[in-house]
Amino acid sequence: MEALAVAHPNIALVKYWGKRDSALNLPREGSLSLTLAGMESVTHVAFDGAFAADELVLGGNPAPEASLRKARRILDEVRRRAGGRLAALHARVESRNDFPTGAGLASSASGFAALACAAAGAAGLDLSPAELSVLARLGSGSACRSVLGGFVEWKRGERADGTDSHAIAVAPRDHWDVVMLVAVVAEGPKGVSSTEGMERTRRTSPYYEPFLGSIPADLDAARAAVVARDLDALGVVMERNCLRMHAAMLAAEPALIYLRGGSLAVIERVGQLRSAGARAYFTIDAGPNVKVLCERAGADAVESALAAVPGVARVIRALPGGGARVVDPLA
Ligand code: 2P0
Repeated sequence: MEALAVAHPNIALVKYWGKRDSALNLPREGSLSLTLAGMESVTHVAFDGAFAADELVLGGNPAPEASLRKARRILDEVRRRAGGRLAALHARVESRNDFPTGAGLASSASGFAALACAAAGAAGLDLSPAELSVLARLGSGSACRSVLGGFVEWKRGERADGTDSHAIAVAPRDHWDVVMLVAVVAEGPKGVSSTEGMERTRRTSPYYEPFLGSIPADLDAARAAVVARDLDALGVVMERNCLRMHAAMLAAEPALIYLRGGSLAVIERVGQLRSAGARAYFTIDAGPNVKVLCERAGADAVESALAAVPGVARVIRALPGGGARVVDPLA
């Protein structure tokens, strides 16, 4: 019983940073994202009576215990749903990313979405997209969005069991010819994980509640801007939402400073480009790299300008991508 699945990272345009239930990764508020093509996690899952314990191998190396614990939440749910002989089998999971892991490029999102898809496939479960999204969410909140392609909203949901907290499609990947340019400022893992950073922000930041309070209006505005393909309206919302999240992080104790000098230099450059007539807007996650959204028509000029910013190692160009899917290992 084995399956191979592929999933892509997603970048939040309205952020998820705060949980109402940390065991189930239920968010305090909804979020909205774009799934990216051109970067992927490929994950293989096998259930077998010969395995003595669950095992998770990331990029050829044994995964940290915290990642294995998250993976087990997905595996346990798959075993519970499948029942029968599979309920007693351990799994071996092997996952690879073709982009930097742990640098705010949402590798946990694509990794756990691919894991949920491969584990369900290996167990022979026929899950709806919503059920698959709930399964991926157990590994990492943001992973529930990578189950779907294009523009995606993660509904906060109301139920305590989380069955209504999952991704829904806002617009398909071919709805809008946008490009996400990732200005890589630093590669390598970040100091404080998102799980821990969110919890620290909740416990200690005086700006946590005001940030969360601003999200419902941002979500409505961002969703409408995506549907209308209004880049300037979307850009205003994505930048303010990102900066408010970082303000809440910076005000935590100890402070969560994910931004680097190079991140600020890119922000400044994006502002200059807009003053010169370009249409480009930034967002930054729990890491130093800056993602810049623009339309395909103006992307070349923005890409060369970002690549020339001191502190930017390289620029990755990503188009809207598809959702998580099982693939044929021999194809
Ligand atoms: C997001 N991030 O919406 C936000 C913005 C990072 C900054 O979702 O604890 O790795 O596993 O649910 O999903 C990162 O959080 O955290 C994240 P867990 P996750 O993309």
